[in-house]
Amino acid sequence: NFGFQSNNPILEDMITEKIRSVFLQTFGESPLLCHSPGRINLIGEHTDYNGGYVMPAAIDKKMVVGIASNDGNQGRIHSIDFDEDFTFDLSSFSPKKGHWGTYIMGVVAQFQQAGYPVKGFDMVFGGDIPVGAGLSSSAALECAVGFALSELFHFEIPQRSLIHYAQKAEHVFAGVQCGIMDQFASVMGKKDHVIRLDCRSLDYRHFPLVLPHHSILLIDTQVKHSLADSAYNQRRLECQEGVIAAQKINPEIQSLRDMDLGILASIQHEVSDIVFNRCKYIIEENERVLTASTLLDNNDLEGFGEKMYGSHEGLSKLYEVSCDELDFLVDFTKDLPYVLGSRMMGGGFGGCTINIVEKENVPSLQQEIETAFESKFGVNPKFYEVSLEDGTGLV
Ligand code: GAF
Repeated sequence: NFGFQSNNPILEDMITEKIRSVFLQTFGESPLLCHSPGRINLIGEHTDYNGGYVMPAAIDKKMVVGIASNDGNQGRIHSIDFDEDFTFDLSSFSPKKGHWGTYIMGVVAQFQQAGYPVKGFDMVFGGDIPVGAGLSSSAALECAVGFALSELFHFEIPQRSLIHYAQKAEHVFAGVQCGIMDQFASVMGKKDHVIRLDCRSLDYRHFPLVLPHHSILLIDTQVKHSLADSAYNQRRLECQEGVIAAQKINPEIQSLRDMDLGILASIQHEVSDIVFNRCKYIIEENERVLTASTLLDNNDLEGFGEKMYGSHEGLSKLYEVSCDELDFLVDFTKDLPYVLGSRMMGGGFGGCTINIVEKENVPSLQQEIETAFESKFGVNPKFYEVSLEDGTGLV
């Protein structure tokens, strides 16, 4: 990617300008330009596919797509970040595992299946969301592509449907059974707001979050352990096992969202220790998101930060989706009075931690962490101070 790291309109314009000029050079005309942001999540991890609650926000890192129609029956695409072309036939295509083209084809397939006649198009895309950092670059690409196609061909697809098609693209083409959080946050983000989302009903509220004295600092471990996708799908199945066991007691239970620790205790002998721990984490995390919302409502940032640490503890010990690098970063901040909260963010097994840090201490914290992390893991972590921004739209 471009490596831009701040909410700087000049740099953002550079991405757009680059896409415009590469498009002109490659396809000989000016494109329609759309964008969709990456996301953070303050609290509520792995709860989305369990019908629970999350608290994400769109950020100042985005995917930008330039698009125009062509006379043929092909999608002809150029990726700026990979410096690579990819062309596919709109009447016959299939997933190409591990290739960026898969996400684009996945969205086209969903549109076609829903009866939207996607015709030939040319596309150039690029952005500044670090890939593999857990900031949902793939969801941002899916949403940007979906929105761009919808605008280009005047499909007038409602936001909710766009979110669902993007999520389905990930399921069917990329093979990850993700929840709804990433695509929802990318499309529905609002400047200076977080989204409190009920992932079952999709009821949501934009909740203002302006922190005069604190920064939201992401610390990128720069690692992505390879088991991430398979372990993600595995966690889903383990949660499902817990639900099936509980349904024998109460058939009305649809998801872990409907369970409390009492019900879980009553099925403990029916399930493995692993399934028990997974369910315990999810039940507790849903509870934490609800309490954390109230704390945020009351401007109790310290209390909120404690919930973030609690979330990390559960993700690491019970849900087992953390890794040494993430645990190290969270532990490092625990006794620092100017860090209110820290936790791993996203699917896990690498990527970023999210931290709420007093603004004036950000530079010294970065320096300390850089030294300690480098000497332990031999890798330089990256730091992103993010702001909360609007969701998918025209540039
Ligand atoms: C990934 C998924 F795509 C989301 O749906 C969510 O489950 C997240 O991991 C964990 O909270 O980003």
